[in-house]
Amino acid sequence: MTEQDFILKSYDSNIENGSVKWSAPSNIALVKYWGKREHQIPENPSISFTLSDCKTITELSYTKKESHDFSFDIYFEGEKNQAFKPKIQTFFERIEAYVPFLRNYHFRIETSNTFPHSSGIASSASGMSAIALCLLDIERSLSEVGVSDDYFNRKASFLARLGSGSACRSIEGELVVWGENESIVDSSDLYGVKFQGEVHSNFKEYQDAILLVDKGEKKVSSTVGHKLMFGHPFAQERFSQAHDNLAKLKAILASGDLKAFVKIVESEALTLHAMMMTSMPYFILMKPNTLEIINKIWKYRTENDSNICFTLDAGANVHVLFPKAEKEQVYEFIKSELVAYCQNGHYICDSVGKGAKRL
Ligand code: 2P0
Repeated sequence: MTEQDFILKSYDSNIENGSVKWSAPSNIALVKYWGKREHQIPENPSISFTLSDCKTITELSYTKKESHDFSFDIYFEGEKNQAFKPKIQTFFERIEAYVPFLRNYHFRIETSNTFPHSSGIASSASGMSAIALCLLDIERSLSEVGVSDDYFNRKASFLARLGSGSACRSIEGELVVWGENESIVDSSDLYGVKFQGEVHSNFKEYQDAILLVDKGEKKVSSTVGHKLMFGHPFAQERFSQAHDNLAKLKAILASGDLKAFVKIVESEALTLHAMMMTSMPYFILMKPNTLEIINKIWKYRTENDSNICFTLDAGANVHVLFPKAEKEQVYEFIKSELVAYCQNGHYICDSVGKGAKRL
C-alpha cells in the first residue's frame, strides 16, 4: 500500500458528536529502529514484542465546530495538561492529509497510563498508537465505505508512525515488523505488520521484567538520537546489520533456538547504545546500575544454564526477557539480586501481549 491509499476521500460531515476509547500497549524492540529519514521513514527494519500490561488508555470525545484551526484539550490522568499540546499539534499537522475531518471537530483527549508516569518507560509508543486508533475509529463511523480490519490496523499504524516511529509497532500483537525487509513478506516502511512467520512455543507468553534503573528525564531524546545517525561513521554497516539480524531472527523464532535468540537480542541492545556512544556529539544513556544488572544476568545465565537475556531501550532501564518456563526461578533471582539496582526497588512484570483493544 502507498500513502495515497490512506487518504480518506469522502465522509459524512453531519455527525455532531461522539466518543471512542482504546487501550494500546507499549512494545519492546528486539531488532532496533535507530535512524530515520524525512516523514518518519526508518533507515532500517525493526521487530518488537508487543507488551501486555504496560498500556495507555485514551478516550477521544469529539464535538462539531466551525472548520478553522485544530482545537483540542488534553487531560492526563484527570488533570488538564499543556505539556503534551505541541506534540499533538505536530501530530495533527502531519496526519491532516489522511484524516481531513480533524478541523471539523473539537477534541477532548483523556489519557492515562497503566505504568507510572516518571518511570523512564517511553509512553510515546502506546500514547500515539492509542490516539491513532481513536481517530481511525471515528473515521470508521464517518466513512461512507466500509473498511476491513486489515485496512483499519494498517492505517492506524501508519498514523501512529507519523506521531512517533515506534508507535506503529503498538497496534497488533504479538510480534510486529516495521520497515521493508526481503525476508518479511508485506513489510513496509509506512506501517507495522503483524509477524506472520512461524513462532515456536518457546516464545509464547515470553516474559519481560522491566527494571527501573533511572526514572528521570533522559538527557538526549530519541528524536535527537535518531538525527545523529545522519553522517554517523558506522551508519551504513549498522543499517545492513539490522536487515541481517531480522532475517536471522525470523529463522530463530521458527526453530525455537533460545541460545541464538539471546545472542541477537543482546547484540542489538548493545549496538544501539554503541551507536549513541560513537555519534557526534556522543552520549551515554546507560547508568552504572545498568551495567551491574547486565553482568549479574550474564553470571546467572552461565551458572544456571538459563535463557534469560536483557535488552535496552533508549534509556538506562533494563528489560529482562525470559521464557515462561523459567518464570519462577527468574523472579526469585530478580528479587534477591537485581532489585537492589533499581531506583526505589521498582520493577514492572510484563509479558508478550496481543495488541490494542477497543474499550
Ligand atoms: C525502538 N527506540 O526500536 C528504538 C530503540 C528506542 C530504542 O524507537 O522520533 O520514540 O518518535 O520516531 O520511536 C524510540 O524512538 O522516536 C525508539 P521518534 P521513537 O523502539
